[in-house]
Amino acid sequence: MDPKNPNSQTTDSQEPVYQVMPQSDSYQSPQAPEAAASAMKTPLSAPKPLPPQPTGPFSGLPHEEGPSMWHNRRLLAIIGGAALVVSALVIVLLMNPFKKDDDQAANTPVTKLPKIWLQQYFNKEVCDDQAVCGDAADADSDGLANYDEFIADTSPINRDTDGDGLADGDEVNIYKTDPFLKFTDRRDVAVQNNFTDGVEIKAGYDPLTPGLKLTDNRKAQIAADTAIYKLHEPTITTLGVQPTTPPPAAPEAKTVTVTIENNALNPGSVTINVGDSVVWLNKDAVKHHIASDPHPSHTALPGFESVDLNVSQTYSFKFTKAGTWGYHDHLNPSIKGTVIVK
Ligand SMILES: [Ca+2]
Ligand SMILES: [Ca+2]
Ligand SMILES: [Ca+2]
Ligand SMILES: [Ca+2]
Repeated sequence: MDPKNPNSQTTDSQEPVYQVMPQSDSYQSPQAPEAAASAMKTPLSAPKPLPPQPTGPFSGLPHEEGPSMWHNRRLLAIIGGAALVVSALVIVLLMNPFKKDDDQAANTPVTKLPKIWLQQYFNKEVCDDQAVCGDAADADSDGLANYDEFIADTSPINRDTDGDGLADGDEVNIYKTDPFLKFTDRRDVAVQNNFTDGVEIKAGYDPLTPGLKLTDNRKAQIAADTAIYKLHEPTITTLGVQPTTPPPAAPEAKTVTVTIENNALNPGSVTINVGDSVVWLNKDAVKHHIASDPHPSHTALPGFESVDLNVSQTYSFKFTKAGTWGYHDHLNPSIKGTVIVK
């Protein structure tokens, strides 16, 4: 309103008046009085975005779009950078170092055994051989896995931790006695007479019911659990029982061939088991006749005698009687051989 006061409110209708009536040297523009005042107050300050100062119909456009474009570019740069960082993170996460760690973690069985326990018995805090120090391994073959030994407080490298003649695993799984107590029957009489768990079981007494014999129920339970878990040493030796594994099958009967060539036996002596057979093969043009000693009665081993063998003919005899059997060629008694049957 007041032409002498640039800070006063103006109206569009008054603009032409201001443009032709400058009031002082400090007067810059009636449209930017505040900017002018600001510039005067901080002449050395860094330029900062100012309101547009239109001097023409299009003069303000670059000043309006410049900062906006710069802002957009900065925004684009930030977004692009963020995308790059995210991409890099994804790539890194998918790359081998972490994957290898994951694989290693997956390949490393989870152990429930404390490091101090592993150190005590296997001299290592981290088990590197699951067949020896793994939770499920039975390092001392006493029927008790390592982790179960840890629970039972027994030694994983001593089959009979309490020295009562019963394997740790057999005490836990079969006899239900204390594998850490030589006398589960805690009476003085048991201790004084060295009635260990093994001694009591062998004598038919039950260490769980001091002074009493094994009941039928207990015998049935022990028999059932023995069938499941099997006995281990030293239990087998202590109780004088046979291992539950069946005896090895009798070896299969075999046949040994003896050739007769150039009037000689090859081999001249054979060793076989009862039930095995020997086959004589004549490779000579002349006839041979295998027969039991002595010559000429052939009575040492009745039935052990061939017919005359022509070339390429054979004679087979099954030896069912242990002994050392001499024989000869009935047609040439100087040809002698021996069959040792065990
Ligand atoms: Ca064991
Ligand atoms: Ca043990
Ligand atoms: Ca024991
Ligand atoms: Ca015991």
